[in-house]
Amino acid sequence: MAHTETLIVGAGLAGLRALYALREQGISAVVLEASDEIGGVWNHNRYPGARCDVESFDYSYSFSKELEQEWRWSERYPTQPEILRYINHVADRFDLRRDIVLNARVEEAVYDEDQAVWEVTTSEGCRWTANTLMLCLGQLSAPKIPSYPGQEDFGGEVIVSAMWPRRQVDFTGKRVGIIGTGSSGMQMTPVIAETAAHLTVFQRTANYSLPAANAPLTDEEDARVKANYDARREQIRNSPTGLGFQPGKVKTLDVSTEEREAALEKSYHRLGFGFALTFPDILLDAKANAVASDFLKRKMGERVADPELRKKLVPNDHGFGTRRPSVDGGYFEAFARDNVELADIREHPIVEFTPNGIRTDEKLHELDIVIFATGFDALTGALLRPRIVGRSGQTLAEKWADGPLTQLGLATAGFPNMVIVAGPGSPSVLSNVIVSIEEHADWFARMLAAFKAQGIAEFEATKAAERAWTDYVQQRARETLYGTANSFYNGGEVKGKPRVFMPFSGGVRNYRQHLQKCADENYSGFEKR
Ligand code: N01
Repeated sequence: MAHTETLIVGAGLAGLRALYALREQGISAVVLEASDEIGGVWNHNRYPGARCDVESFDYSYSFSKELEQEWRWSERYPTQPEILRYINHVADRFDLRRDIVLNARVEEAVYDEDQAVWEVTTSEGCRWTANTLMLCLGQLSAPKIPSYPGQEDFGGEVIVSAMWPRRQVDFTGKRVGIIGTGSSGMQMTPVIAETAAHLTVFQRTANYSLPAANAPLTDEEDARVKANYDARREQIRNSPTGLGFQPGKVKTLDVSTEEREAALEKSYHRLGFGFALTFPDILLDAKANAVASDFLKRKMGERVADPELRKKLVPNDHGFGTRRPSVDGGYFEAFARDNVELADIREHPIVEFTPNGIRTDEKLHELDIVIFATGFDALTGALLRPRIVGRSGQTLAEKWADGPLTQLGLATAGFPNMVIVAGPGSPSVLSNVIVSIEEHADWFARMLAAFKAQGIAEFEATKAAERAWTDYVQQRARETLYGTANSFYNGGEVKGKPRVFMPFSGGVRNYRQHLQKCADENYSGFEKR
Protein backbone atom coordinates (compact mmCIF):
# COMPACT_ATOMS: atom_id res chain seq x y z
CA MET A 1 0.00 0.00 0.00
CA ALA A 2 1.52 3.32 -1.10
CA HIS A 3 1.26 6.45 1.03
CA THR A 4 1.15 10.16 0.27
CA GLU A 5 0.24 13.17 2.36
CA THR A 6 -2.64 14.19 0.10
CA LEU A 7 -4.49 12.06 -2.37
CA ILE A 8 -6.19 14.15 -5.02
CA VAL A 9 -9.03 12.45 -6.87
CA GLY A 10 -9.41 13.62 -10.48
CA ALA A 11 -6.88 15.08 -12.93
CA GLY A 12 -9.01 17.81 -14.48
CA LEU A 13 -8.42 21.52 -14.16
CA ALA A 14 -8.99 21.28 -10.39
CA GLY A 15 -6.81 18.27 -9.66
CA LEU A 16 -3.83 19.65 -11.57
CA ARG A 17 -4.14 23.04 -9.93
CA ALA A 18 -4.43 21.44 -6.48
CA LEU A 19 -1.29 19.38 -7.13
CA TYR A 20 0.61 22.51 -8.10
CA ALA A 21 -0.62 24.41 -5.01
CA LEU A 22 0.27 21.59 -2.62
CA ARG A 23 3.76 21.23 -4.05
CA GLU A 24 4.27 24.96 -3.59
CA GLN A 25 3.48 24.49 0.10
CA GLY A 26 5.84 21.51 0.42
CA ILE A 27 3.08 18.94 0.79
CA SER A 28 3.42 15.69 -1.12
CA ALA A 29 0.47 14.70 -3.26
CA VAL A 30 -0.59 12.11 -5.80
CA VAL A 31 -3.47 12.48 -8.26
CA LEU A 32 -5.59 9.45 -9.11
CA GLU A 33 -7.37 9.72 -12.45
CA ALA A 34 -9.94 7.24 -13.76
CA SER A 35 -9.24 7.91 -17.43
CA ASP A 36 -6.12 7.10 -19.43
CA GLU A 37 -5.75 10.83 -20.08
CA ILE A 38 -5.79 13.96 -17.98
CA GLY A 39 -8.26 16.81 -18.60
CA GLY A 40 -11.47 15.76 -16.83
CA VAL A 41 -14.55 17.02 -18.63
CA TRP A 42 -12.36 18.48 -21.38
CA ASN A 43 -11.03 15.00 -22.01
CA HIS A 44 -14.48 13.42 -22.15
CA ASN A 45 -16.67 16.03 -23.88
CA ARG A 46 -15.18 15.78 -27.37
CA TYR A 47 -18.43 16.35 -29.23
CA PRO A 48 -18.40 18.48 -32.39
CA GLY A 49 -18.58 22.17 -31.57
CA ALA A 50 -17.59 21.75 -27.91
CA ARG A 51 -16.12 24.93 -26.55
CA CYS A 52 -16.12 26.97 -23.38
CA ASP A 53 -18.48 29.90 -23.07
CA VAL A 54 -16.07 31.81 -20.85
CA GLU A 55 -13.44 33.85 -22.69
CA SER A 56 -10.08 32.11 -23.20
CA PHE A 57 -8.06 34.73 -21.31
CA ASP A 58 -10.25 34.19 -18.28
CA TYR A 59 -10.73 30.42 -18.55
CA SER A 60 -7.06 29.87 -17.79
CA TYR A 61 -4.83 29.56 -14.74
CA SER A 62 -3.48 32.71 -13.13
CA PHE A 63 -0.74 31.17 -10.97
CA SER A 64 2.15 31.68 -13.40
CA LYS A 65 2.99 34.93 -15.14
CA GLU A 66 5.19 32.99 -17.56
CA LEU A 67 2.35 30.66 -18.49
CA GLU A 68 0.04 33.61 -18.99
CA GLN A 69 2.49 35.27 -21.34
CA GLU A 70 3.58 32.14 -23.24
CA TRP A 71 0.24 30.60 -24.05
CA ARG A 72 -1.46 31.95 -27.17
CA TRP A 73 -5.20 31.35 -27.39
CA SER A 74 -6.49 31.36 -30.93
CA GLU A 75 -10.13 32.38 -30.40
CA ARG A 76 -12.14 34.46 -27.96
CA TYR A 77 -13.97 31.32 -26.77
CA PRO A 78 -11.65 28.30 -26.65
CA THR A 79 -12.57 25.02 -28.31
CA GLN A 80 -12.39 21.72 -26.43
CA PRO A 81 -9.25 20.54 -28.31
CA GLU A 82 -7.50 23.81 -27.51
CA ILE A 83 -8.38 23.62 -23.80
CA LEU A 84 -7.20 20.01 -23.69
CA ARG A 85 -3.92 21.06 -25.32
CA TYR A 86 -3.59 23.82 -22.73
CA ILE A 87 -4.17 21.39 -19.85
CA ASN A 88 -1.55 19.01 -21.27
CA HIS A 89 0.85 21.89 -21.79
CA VAL A 90 0.44 22.92 -18.13
CA ALA A 91 1.03 19.35 -16.97
CA ASP A 92 4.30 19.22 -18.95
CA ARG A 93 5.39 22.78 -18.26
CA PHE A 94 5.15 22.28 -14.48
CA ASP A 95 6.23 18.64 -14.45
CA LEU A 96 2.93 17.53 -12.94
CA ARG A 97 2.70 14.12 -14.61
CA ARG A 98 5.19 12.43 -12.29
CA ASP A 99 2.55 12.59 -9.54
CA ILE A 100 -0.44 11.58 -11.64
CA VAL A 101 -1.61 7.98 -11.81
CA LEU A 102 -3.85 7.27 -14.81
CA ASN A 103 -6.37 4.44 -15.17
CA ALA A 104 -7.02 4.64 -11.44
CA ARG A 105 -10.72 5.09 -10.76
CA VAL A 106 -11.34 5.52 -7.04
CA GLU A 107 -14.02 3.03 -6.05
CA GLU A 108 -13.81 3.32 -2.31
CA ALA A 109 -12.28 5.58 0.30
CA VAL A 110 -12.57 4.60 3.95
CA TYR A 111 -11.48 6.75 6.87
CA ASP A 112 -9.41 4.90 9.48
CA GLU A 113 -10.30 6.70 12.70
CA ASP A 114 -7.45 5.13 14.72
CA GLN A 115 -4.72 6.11 12.30
CA ALA A 116 -6.37 9.33 11.03
CA VAL A 117 -5.73 8.31 7.42
CA TRP A 118 -7.84 7.60 4.37
CA GLU A 119 -7.54 4.16 2.77
CA VAL A 120 -8.35 4.34 -0.91
CA THR A 121 -8.96 1.50 -3.36
CA THR A 122 -9.02 1.91 -7.12
CA SER A 123 -10.83 -0.16 -9.75
CA GLU A 124 -7.48 -1.75 -10.63
CA GLY A 125 -7.23 -2.95 -7.04
CA CYS A 126 -4.43 -0.53 -6.15
CA ARG A 127 -4.48 0.70 -2.58
CA TRP A 128 -3.31 3.99 -1.19
CA THR A 129 -3.27 5.67 2.18
CA ALA A 130 -3.23 9.42 2.65
CA ASN A 131 -3.53 11.92 5.48
CA THR A 132 -5.90 14.03 3.42
CA LEU A 133 -8.38 13.17 0.70
CA MET A 134 -9.02 16.00 -1.75
CA LEU A 135 -11.97 15.51 -4.10
CA CYS A 136 -11.51 17.27 -7.45
CA LEU A 137 -14.28 15.40 -9.22
CA GLY A 138 -15.96 18.19 -11.12
CA GLN A 139 -19.43 19.66 -10.92
CA LEU A 140 -20.87 18.51 -14.25
CA SER A 141 -18.95 15.29 -14.75
CA ALA A 142 -21.30 12.42 -13.90
CA PRO A 143 -23.33 12.05 -17.13
CA LYS A 144 -27.04 11.45 -16.89
CA ILE A 145 -27.98 8.76 -19.39
CA PRO A 146 -31.67 8.09 -19.96
CA SER A 147 -32.95 4.68 -20.88
CA TYR A 148 -35.98 4.24 -23.09
CA PRO A 149 -38.08 1.18 -23.85
CA GLY A 150 -36.63 -0.68 -26.82
CA GLN A 151 -33.28 1.10 -26.65
CA GLU A 152 -31.31 -2.15 -26.73
CA ASP A 153 -32.98 -3.09 -30.03
CA PHE A 154 -31.99 0.15 -31.77
CA GLY A 155 -29.94 -0.81 -34.84
CA GLY A 156 -27.97 2.42 -35.01
CA GLU A 157 -25.34 3.94 -32.76
CA VAL A 158 -26.00 5.68 -29.41
CA ILE A 159 -23.41 8.23 -28.30
CA VAL A 160 -23.34 10.18 -25.02
CA SER A 161 -22.04 13.72 -25.52
CA ALA A 162 -20.11 13.66 -22.24
CA MET A 163 -18.46 10.32 -23.13
CA TRP A 164 -17.70 11.15 -26.74
CA PRO A 165 -15.59 8.51 -28.54
CA ARG A 166 -11.99 9.44 -29.40
CA ARG A 167 -12.42 8.35 -33.03
CA GLN A 168 -13.81 10.70 -35.66
CA VAL A 169 -17.60 10.27 -35.88
CA ASP A 170 -18.62 10.75 -39.50
CA PHE A 171 -22.16 12.10 -39.92
CA THR A 172 -22.03 12.25 -43.72
CA GLY A 173 -25.17 10.71 -45.16
CA LYS A 174 -26.44 9.82 -41.66
CA ARG A 175 -29.79 10.54 -40.03
CA VAL A 176 -28.89 11.90 -36.64
CA GLY A 177 -31.00 12.61 -33.53
CA ILE A 178 -29.88 14.80 -30.63
CA ILE A 179 -31.78 14.49 -27.35
CA GLY A 180 -31.26 17.53 -25.12
CA THR A 181 -31.02 21.25 -25.77
CA GLY A 182 -28.75 22.53 -23.00
CA SER A 183 -25.32 24.00 -23.81
CA SER A 184 -24.07 20.70 -25.26
CA GLY A 185 -27.04 20.08 -27.57
CA MET A 186 -27.15 23.71 -28.66
CA GLN A 187 -23.43 23.78 -29.43
CA MET A 188 -23.34 20.62 -31.50
CA THR A 189 -26.56 21.26 -33.48
CA PRO A 190 -25.22 23.75 -36.08
CA VAL A 191 -21.99 21.77 -36.52
CA ILE A 192 -23.59 18.37 -37.03
CA ALA A 193 -26.25 19.95 -39.27
CA GLU A 194 -23.51 20.80 -41.75
CA THR A 195 -22.66 17.18 -42.57
CA ALA A 196 -25.60 15.03 -41.49
CA ALA A 197 -28.12 13.99 -44.14
CA HIS A 198 -30.86 14.80 -41.64
CA LEU A 199 -30.80 16.06 -38.07
CA THR A 200 -33.67 15.82 -35.58
CA VAL A 201 -33.32 17.83 -32.36
CA PHE A 202 -35.50 16.40 -29.58
CA GLN A 203 -36.36 19.31 -27.30
CA ARG A 204 -38.07 18.98 -23.93
CA THR A 205 -37.33 22.46 -22.59
CA ALA A 206 -36.47 25.46 -24.75
CA ASN A 207 -33.41 27.25 -23.41
CA TYR A 208 -32.31 30.89 -23.35
CA SER A 209 -29.26 31.56 -25.45
CA LEU A 210 -27.14 34.51 -26.48
CA PRO A 211 -24.98 34.68 -29.59
CA ALA A 212 -21.37 33.82 -28.74
CA ALA A 213 -19.73 36.66 -30.68
CA ASN A 214 -16.78 34.34 -31.09
CA ALA A 215 -13.85 35.57 -33.18
CA PRO A 216 -10.20 34.76 -33.79
CA LEU A 217 -7.92 36.60 -31.36
CA THR A 218 -5.69 39.05 -33.15
CA ASP A 219 -2.07 39.65 -32.15
CA GLU A 220 -3.09 43.16 -31.07
CA GLU A 221 -5.77 41.88 -28.70
CA ASP A 222 -3.43 39.21 -27.37
CA ALA A 223 -0.75 41.81 -26.67
CA ARG A 224 -3.23 44.23 -25.14
CA VAL A 225 -4.57 41.66 -22.68
CA LYS A 226 -1.13 40.33 -21.80
CA ALA A 227 0.17 43.84 -21.09
CA ASN A 228 -2.58 44.30 -18.50
CA TYR A 229 -3.22 40.76 -17.32
CA ASP A 230 -2.81 41.54 -13.61
CA ALA A 231 -5.50 44.20 -13.73
CA ARG A 232 -7.80 41.88 -15.68
CA ARG A 233 -7.35 39.09 -13.11
CA GLU A 234 -8.01 41.50 -10.29
CA GLN A 235 -11.20 42.65 -11.93
CA ILE A 236 -12.27 39.04 -12.35
CA ARG A 237 -11.53 38.12 -8.75
CA ASN A 238 -13.63 41.05 -7.61
CA SER A 239 -16.59 40.43 -9.87
CA PRO A 240 -19.65 38.51 -8.67
CA THR A 241 -19.28 35.57 -11.04
CA GLY A 242 -15.55 35.58 -11.71
CA LEU A 243 -16.11 36.71 -15.27
CA GLY A 244 -15.01 40.30 -14.82
CA PHE A 245 -18.44 41.83 -15.34
CA GLN A 246 -19.63 44.36 -12.78
CA PRO A 247 -23.37 44.66 -12.25
CA GLY A 248 -24.96 47.80 -13.62
CA LYS A 249 -25.64 50.35 -10.89
CA VAL A 250 -29.21 51.34 -11.75
CA LYS A 251 -32.17 49.04 -11.29
CA THR A 252 -34.01 47.84 -14.38
CA LEU A 253 -37.21 49.75 -13.78
CA ASP A 254 -35.49 52.94 -12.65
CA VAL A 255 -34.48 53.90 -16.18
CA SER A 256 -36.55 54.91 -19.18
CA THR A 257 -37.66 52.27 -21.68
CA GLU A 258 -35.22 53.69 -24.24
CA GLU A 259 -32.25 53.57 -21.85
CA ARG A 260 -33.17 50.06 -20.78
CA GLU A 261 -33.38 48.86 -24.36
CA ALA A 262 -30.07 50.51 -25.25
CA ALA A 263 -28.29 48.92 -22.26
CA LEU A 264 -29.68 45.44 -22.97
CA GLU A 265 -28.84 45.78 -26.65
CA LYS A 266 -25.25 46.69 -25.84
CA SER A 267 -24.79 43.74 -23.45
CA TYR A 268 -26.46 41.37 -25.86
CA HIS A 269 -23.92 41.99 -28.58
CA ARG A 270 -20.75 41.62 -26.61
CA LEU A 271 -21.04 40.28 -23.11
CA GLY A 272 -22.25 36.68 -23.28
CA PHE A 273 -23.05 35.85 -19.66
CA GLY A 274 -22.43 39.46 -18.69
CA PHE A 275 -25.93 40.09 -20.00
CA ALA A 276 -27.34 38.91 -16.66
CA LEU A 277 -25.58 41.80 -14.92
CA THR A 278 -26.74 44.56 -17.28
CA PHE A 279 -28.90 45.62 -14.36
CA PRO A 280 -28.22 44.52 -10.78
CA ASP A 281 -31.69 43.05 -10.21
CA ILE A 282 -32.18 40.75 -13.22
CA LEU A 283 -31.76 37.62 -11.10
CA LEU A 284 -33.33 39.13 -7.99
CA ASP A 285 -36.57 40.77 -8.99
CA ALA A 286 -39.34 39.11 -11.00
CA LYS A 287 -40.34 42.30 -12.86
CA ALA A 288 -36.75 43.09 -13.79
CA ASN A 289 -36.25 39.51 -14.88
CA ALA A 290 -39.34 39.68 -17.08
CA VAL A 291 -37.88 42.68 -18.89
CA ALA A 292 -34.59 40.88 -19.62
CA SER A 293 -36.41 37.65 -20.50
CA ASP A 294 -38.76 39.42 -22.91
CA PHE A 295 -35.84 41.17 -24.57
CA LEU A 296 -34.05 37.85 -25.11
CA LYS A 297 -37.18 36.06 -26.28
CA ARG A 298 -37.59 38.75 -28.91
CA LYS A 299 -33.95 38.36 -29.96
CA MET A 300 -34.21 34.58 -30.16
CA GLY A 301 -37.47 34.90 -32.04
CA GLU A 302 -35.87 37.16 -34.62
CA ARG A 303 -33.45 34.34 -35.40
CA VAL A 304 -36.27 31.97 -36.38
CA ALA A 305 -38.31 32.85 -39.48
CA ASP A 306 -41.04 30.20 -39.17
CA PRO A 307 -43.65 31.36 -36.60
CA GLU A 308 -44.62 27.83 -35.51
CA LEU A 309 -40.99 26.90 -34.94
CA ARG A 310 -40.35 30.20 -33.19
CA LYS A 311 -43.09 29.45 -30.67
CA LYS A 312 -41.42 26.16 -29.81
CA LEU A 313 -37.79 27.32 -29.74
CA VAL A 314 -38.35 30.37 -27.55
CA PRO A 315 -38.61 29.48 -23.83
CA ASN A 316 -41.95 30.05 -22.18
CA ASP A 317 -41.75 28.31 -18.82
CA HIS A 318 -38.94 30.03 -16.92
CA GLY A 319 -37.19 33.36 -16.54
CA PHE A 320 -33.79 34.13 -18.02
CA GLY A 321 -30.92 32.92 -15.81
CA THR A 322 -33.05 30.84 -13.45
CA ARG A 323 -31.60 27.84 -15.33
CA ARG A 324 -28.17 27.90 -16.94
CA PRO A 325 -28.49 29.78 -20.25
CA SER A 326 -26.38 29.00 -23.31
CA VAL A 327 -24.08 30.99 -25.51
CA ASP A 328 -24.46 29.56 -29.00
CA GLY A 329 -22.90 29.78 -32.44
CA GLY A 330 -25.81 29.54 -34.85
CA TYR A 331 -28.21 27.23 -33.04
CA PHE A 332 -31.46 28.95 -34.03
CA GLU A 333 -30.28 29.61 -37.58
CA ALA A 334 -29.60 25.86 -38.03
CA PHE A 335 -33.36 25.21 -38.05
CA ALA A 336 -33.69 27.19 -41.28
CA ARG A 337 -31.82 24.38 -43.06
CA ASP A 338 -33.83 21.82 -45.01
CA ASN A 339 -32.11 18.95 -43.24
CA VAL A 340 -32.88 20.09 -39.65
CA GLU A 341 -36.11 19.30 -37.82
CA LEU A 342 -37.32 20.05 -34.30
CA ALA A 343 -39.17 17.34 -32.39
CA ASP A 344 -41.00 18.93 -29.48
CA ILE A 345 -41.03 16.06 -26.99
CA ARG A 346 -42.92 18.03 -24.39
CA GLU A 347 -45.86 18.09 -26.81
CA HIS A 348 -45.16 14.65 -28.30
CA PRO A 349 -43.11 12.62 -25.82
CA ILE A 350 -40.74 9.84 -26.82
CA VAL A 351 -42.56 6.54 -26.51
CA GLU A 352 -39.80 4.12 -27.41
CA PHE A 353 -36.76 3.32 -29.48
CA THR A 354 -37.36 0.95 -32.39
CA PRO A 355 -34.70 -0.86 -34.45
CA ASN A 356 -34.93 2.06 -36.93
CA GLY A 357 -35.17 5.10 -34.72
CA ILE A 358 -37.24 6.89 -32.08
CA ARG A 359 -41.01 6.80 -31.93
CA THR A 360 -42.80 9.72 -30.32
CA ASP A 361 -46.55 9.69 -29.77
CA GLU A 362 -46.74 11.55 -33.08
CA LYS A 363 -44.48 9.62 -35.46
CA LEU A 364 -41.39 7.49 -36.04
CA HIS A 365 -38.15 9.43 -36.55
CA GLU A 366 -35.84 7.17 -38.55
CA LEU A 367 -32.28 7.51 -37.30
CA ASP A 368 -28.80 6.05 -37.74
CA ILE A 369 -27.17 7.83 -34.79
CA VAL A 370 -28.73 9.06 -31.53
CA ILE A 371 -26.79 11.48 -29.33
CA PHE A 372 -27.70 11.87 -25.67
CA ALA A 373 -26.86 15.47 -24.79
CA THR A 374 -28.88 14.97 -21.64
CA GLY A 375 -26.65 16.61 -19.07
CA PHE A 376 -25.32 15.54 -15.72
CA ASP A 377 -26.17 14.55 -12.19
CA ALA A 378 -24.81 17.92 -11.15
CA LEU A 379 -22.64 18.88 -8.20
CA THR A 380 -23.16 15.81 -6.05
CA GLY A 381 -23.27 13.11 -8.77
CA ALA A 382 -19.52 12.68 -9.16
CA LEU A 383 -18.84 13.03 -5.42
CA LEU A 384 -21.25 10.21 -4.61
CA ARG A 385 -20.05 7.77 -7.28
CA PRO A 386 -17.17 6.36 -5.20
CA ARG A 387 -18.13 4.75 -1.89
CA ILE A 388 -16.78 7.25 0.62
CA VAL A 389 -16.98 6.07 4.22
CA GLY A 390 -16.39 8.47 7.10
CA ARG A 391 -16.69 8.13 10.86
CA SER A 392 -18.63 5.19 12.30
CA GLY A 393 -19.12 3.61 8.87
CA GLN A 394 -21.36 6.39 7.56
CA THR A 395 -21.16 6.89 3.79
CA LEU A 396 -21.20 10.30 2.15
CA ALA A 397 -24.36 9.23 0.29
CA GLU A 398 -26.06 8.55 3.64
CA LYS A 399 -24.81 11.81 5.12
CA TRP A 400 -26.09 13.81 2.15
CA ALA A 401 -29.34 11.87 1.67
CA ASP A 402 -31.35 15.11 2.06
CA GLY A 403 -28.83 17.26 0.19
CA PRO A 404 -25.21 18.30 0.68
CA LEU A 405 -24.14 19.78 4.02
CA THR A 406 -20.85 21.65 4.08
CA GLN A 407 -18.83 24.04 6.17
CA LEU A 408 -18.18 26.85 3.67
CA GLY A 409 -18.41 24.43 0.74
CA LEU A 410 -15.08 22.99 1.91
CA ALA A 411 -15.75 19.90 4.00
CA THR A 412 -18.48 17.96 5.79
CA ALA A 413 -18.74 16.81 9.42
CA GLY A 414 -18.06 13.12 10.04
CA PHE A 415 -15.53 13.00 7.21
CA PRO A 416 -12.31 14.23 8.80
CA ASN A 417 -9.34 15.19 6.62
CA MET A 418 -11.51 15.27 3.51
CA VAL A 419 -11.95 18.40 1.41
CA ILE A 420 -13.90 19.20 -1.75
CA VAL A 421 -12.76 21.56 -4.49
CA ALA A 422 -15.40 23.83 -6.09
CA GLY A 423 -18.31 21.64 -5.00
CA PRO A 424 -21.69 22.25 -3.37
CA GLY A 425 -21.82 25.15 -0.92
CA SER A 426 -19.24 27.13 -2.92
CA PRO A 427 -19.77 29.43 -5.96
CA SER A 428 -18.90 26.50 -8.22
CA VAL A 429 -21.30 26.31 -11.19
CA LEU A 430 -22.44 29.88 -10.61
CA SER A 431 -18.93 31.17 -11.25
CA ASN A 432 -16.15 31.04 -13.79
CA VAL A 433 -15.18 27.72 -12.30
CA ILE A 434 -11.44 28.09 -12.84
CA VAL A 435 -11.46 31.14 -10.56
CA SER A 436 -13.22 29.10 -7.88
CA ILE A 437 -10.84 26.18 -8.39
CA GLU A 438 -7.75 28.35 -7.94
CA GLU A 439 -9.22 29.98 -4.86
CA HIS A 440 -9.87 26.62 -3.21
CA ALA A 441 -6.61 24.99 -4.29
CA ASP A 442 -4.47 27.75 -2.80
CA TRP A 443 -6.62 28.09 0.31
CA PHE A 444 -6.54 24.35 1.05
CA ALA A 445 -2.78 24.18 0.42
CA ARG A 446 -2.21 26.98 2.94
CA MET A 447 -4.57 25.33 5.41
CA LEU A 448 -2.84 21.96 5.17
CA ALA A 449 0.59 23.61 5.49
CA ALA A 450 -0.58 25.49 8.59
CA PHE A 451 -1.98 22.31 10.15
CA LYS A 452 1.21 20.43 9.34
CA ALA A 453 3.27 23.16 10.99
CA GLN A 454 1.01 23.04 14.06
CA GLY A 455 1.26 19.24 14.28
CA ILE A 456 -2.47 18.79 13.68
CA ALA A 457 -3.18 15.25 12.49
CA GLU A 458 -6.93 15.52 12.13
CA PHE A 459 -9.34 18.30 11.16
CA GLU A 460 -13.07 18.07 10.77
CA ALA A 461 -15.90 20.47 9.99
CA THR A 462 -18.14 20.97 13.00
CA LYS A 463 -21.83 20.17 12.73
CA ALA A 464 -22.74 23.63 13.99
CA ALA A 465 -20.60 25.33 11.33
CA GLU A 466 -21.93 23.22 8.46
CA ARG A 467 -25.54 23.78 9.60
CA ALA A 468 -25.00 27.53 9.76
CA TRP A 469 -23.30 27.68 6.34
CA THR A 470 -25.84 25.41 4.64
CA ASP A 471 -28.66 27.59 6.03
CA TYR A 472 -26.85 30.68 4.80
CA VAL A 473 -26.52 29.17 1.30
CA GLN A 474 -30.28 28.62 1.32
CA GLN A 475 -30.95 32.10 2.61
CA ARG A 476 -28.85 33.68 -0.13
CA ALA A 477 -30.60 31.55 -2.74
CA ARG A 478 -34.00 32.68 -1.45
CA GLU A 479 -32.98 36.28 -2.21
CA THR A 480 -32.73 35.29 -5.88
CA LEU A 481 -35.12 33.94 -8.51
CA TYR A 482 -33.30 30.59 -8.77
CA GLY A 483 -36.07 28.90 -6.80
CA THR A 484 -38.60 29.65 -9.55
CA ALA A 485 -37.33 26.94 -11.94
CA ASN A 486 -36.31 23.31 -11.95
CA SER A 487 -32.61 23.20 -12.68
CA PHE A 488 -29.37 21.41 -12.00
CA TYR A 489 -28.70 24.10 -9.40
CA ASN A 490 -31.44 22.71 -7.19
CA GLY A 491 -31.56 18.99 -7.92
CA GLY A 492 -34.40 19.42 -10.41
CA GLU A 493 -32.38 17.66 -13.13
CA VAL A 494 -32.56 14.17 -11.61
CA LYS A 495 -35.75 12.41 -10.58
CA GLY A 496 -35.69 11.61 -6.87
CA LYS A 497 -32.74 13.88 -6.09
CA PRO A 498 -33.26 16.09 -3.01
CA ARG A 499 -34.61 19.50 -4.06
CA VAL A 500 -31.99 21.66 -2.41
CA PHE A 501 -30.24 24.67 -3.89
CA MET A 502 -26.59 23.61 -3.90
CA PRO A 503 -24.13 26.30 -5.04
CA PHE A 504 -23.41 29.50 -3.08
CA SER A 505 -25.10 32.38 -4.90
CA GLY A 506 -23.44 35.22 -2.98
CA GLY A 507 -20.64 35.68 -5.52
CA VAL A 508 -16.93 34.87 -5.61
CA ARG A 509 -15.76 38.07 -3.92
CA ASN A 510 -18.14 37.68 -1.01
CA TYR A 511 -17.22 34.00 -0.75
CA ARG A 512 -13.52 34.85 -0.63
CA GLN A 513 -14.19 37.10 2.34
CA HIS A 514 -15.77 34.16 4.18
CA LEU A 515 -12.75 32.00 3.37
CA GLN A 516 -10.38 34.72 4.55
CA LYS A 517 -12.26 35.16 7.83
CA CYS A 518 -12.20 31.40 8.43
CA ALA A 519 -8.42 31.28 7.85
CA ASP A 520 -7.82 34.41 9.97
CA GLU A 521 -9.63 32.72 12.85
CA ASN A 522 -7.22 29.77 12.57
CA TYR A 523 -9.75 27.84 10.50
CA SER A 524 -12.90 28.42 12.50
CA GLY A 525 -15.67 25.91 11.99
CA PHE A 526 -13.15 23.07 12.05
CA GLU A 527 -12.16 20.93 15.03
CA LYS A 528 -8.45 20.27 15.10
CA ARG A 529 -6.72 17.45 16.92
O1 N01 B 1 -26.69 19.62 -20.00
P1 N01 B 1 -28.02 20.38 -19.52
P2 N01 B 1 -25.55 20.13 -20.97
N1 N01 B 1 -35.35 13.20 -22.21
O2 N01 B 1 -28.39 19.76 -18.20
C1 N01 B 1 -32.50 17.33 -21.70
C2 N01 B 1 -21.68 23.02 -18.93
N2 N01 B 1 -21.35 23.06 -20.33
O3 N01 B 1 -24.55 19.04 -21.12
O4 N01 B 1 -34.29 20.81 -19.49
C3 N01 B 1 -35.31 14.30 -22.94
O5 N01 B 1 -27.89 21.84 -19.56
C4 N01 B 1 -32.79 18.47 -20.80
O6 N01 B 1 -34.16 18.78 -20.86
P3 N01 B 1 -34.88 19.42 -19.57
C5 N01 B 1 -22.59 24.19 -18.64
O7 N01 B 1 -22.48 24.56 -17.30
C6 N01 B 1 -20.71 24.14 -20.75
O8 N01 B 1 -26.09 20.68 -22.19
O9 N01 B 1 -34.50 18.57 -18.39
N3 N01 B 1 -34.50 15.32 -22.69
C7 N01 B 1 -31.85 19.53 -21.37
O10 N01 B 1 -32.39 20.11 -22.52
C8 N01 B 1 -23.91 23.59 -18.94
O11 N01 B 1 -24.97 24.31 -18.41
C9 N01 B 1 -20.43 24.27 -22.06
O12 N01 B 1 -36.31 19.38 -19.90
C10 N01 B 1 -33.72 15.21 -21.62
C11 N01 B 1 -30.64 18.70 -21.77
O13 N01 B 1 -31.09 17.37 -21.91
C12 N01 B 1 -23.72 22.23 -18.32
O14 N01 B 1 -22.40 21.86 -18.67
C13 N01 B 1 -20.77 23.29 -22.96
C14 N01 B 1 -33.72 14.08 -20.80
C15 N01 B 1 -29.55 18.72 -20.73
O15 N01 B 1 -29.06 19.99 -20.63
C16 N01 B 1 -24.63 21.15 -18.80
O16 N01 B 1 -24.89 21.28 -20.18
C17 N01 B 1 -21.44 22.19 -22.51
C18 N01 B 1 -34.61 13.03 -21.13
N4 N01 B 1 -34.69 11.95 -20.39
C19 N01 B 1 -21.72 22.08 -21.19
N5 N01 B 1 -32.83 14.27 -19.81
C20 N01 B 1 -19.79 25.48 -22.45
O17 N01 B 1 -18.95 26.03 -21.78
C21 N01 B 1 -32.28 15.47 -20.02
N6 N01 B 1 -32.82 16.04 -21.11
C22 N01 B 1 -20.24 26.08 -23.68
